[in-house]
Amino acid sequence: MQARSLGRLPLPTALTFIALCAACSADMEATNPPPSTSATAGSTGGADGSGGAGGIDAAGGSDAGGGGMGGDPGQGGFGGSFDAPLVCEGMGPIFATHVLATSYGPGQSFGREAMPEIALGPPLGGGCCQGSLDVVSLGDGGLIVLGFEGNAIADGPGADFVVFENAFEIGASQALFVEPATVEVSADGITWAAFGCAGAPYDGCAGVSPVHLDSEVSAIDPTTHGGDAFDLAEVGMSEARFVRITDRADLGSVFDLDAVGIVHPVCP
Ligand SMILES: [Ca+2]
Ligand SMILES: [Ca+2]
Repeated sequence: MQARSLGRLPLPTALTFIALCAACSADMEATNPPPSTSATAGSTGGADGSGGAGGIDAAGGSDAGGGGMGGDPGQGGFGGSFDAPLVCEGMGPIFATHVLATSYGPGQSFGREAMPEIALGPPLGGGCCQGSLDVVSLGDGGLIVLGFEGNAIADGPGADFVVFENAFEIGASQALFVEPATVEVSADGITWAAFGCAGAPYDGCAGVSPVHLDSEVSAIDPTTHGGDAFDLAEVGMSEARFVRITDRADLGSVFDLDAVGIVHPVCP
């Protein structure tokens, strides 16, 4: 999070509420964010596929993570195969099980020491009016790629997966503290399809809706659990295995990822 641009809020109002969010405060204290500890140099495609986000940290969530780094500059991401592919051995957890790549941008200052666990499993949402602290900040233009052991995201009726950030409503005004990011999906980790994400009201972006879910569940209900829901049909895909989230430095404050969960899981 950063204070310099605050989504839908007039800046004076937004600054008033910065104090409500400890994560925001922590980020504001970081005047010299740590350099990226790139394991593999490579051009990382941004949301528009233009690349150039800097190095990528190999960040396997388990022994199955990492591998296959380097990417295809034309497509972005972590192109190539995984050292140990995500194998389907029965229906797996519905929340992300692996962080497959990260590339932190300037201003990253929260949650990195707790990676990858802090980005995996269910969200610890703070409800309508406060943001979760169980998050990792991506920094300006930063990105993260997540995978799901045992499951793919299937295109079912309506929303198919949900990205949980730490957006929240500000008091009675119900104005939203938003931190937009572009969301992309891929079936192979090489070719990506992006959901459109533009400025206010930020339709199609992640980092917009408060998170009400704060525990493990066997199924995600996008209508009650909060977060930002996405429908594979919107990008013409029937199935996806990977989710890439890229902070939109042009749209304001820095995206903080809590969790990603599948509404319509399928064992591919
Ligand atoms: Ca769908
Ligand atoms: Ca989390």
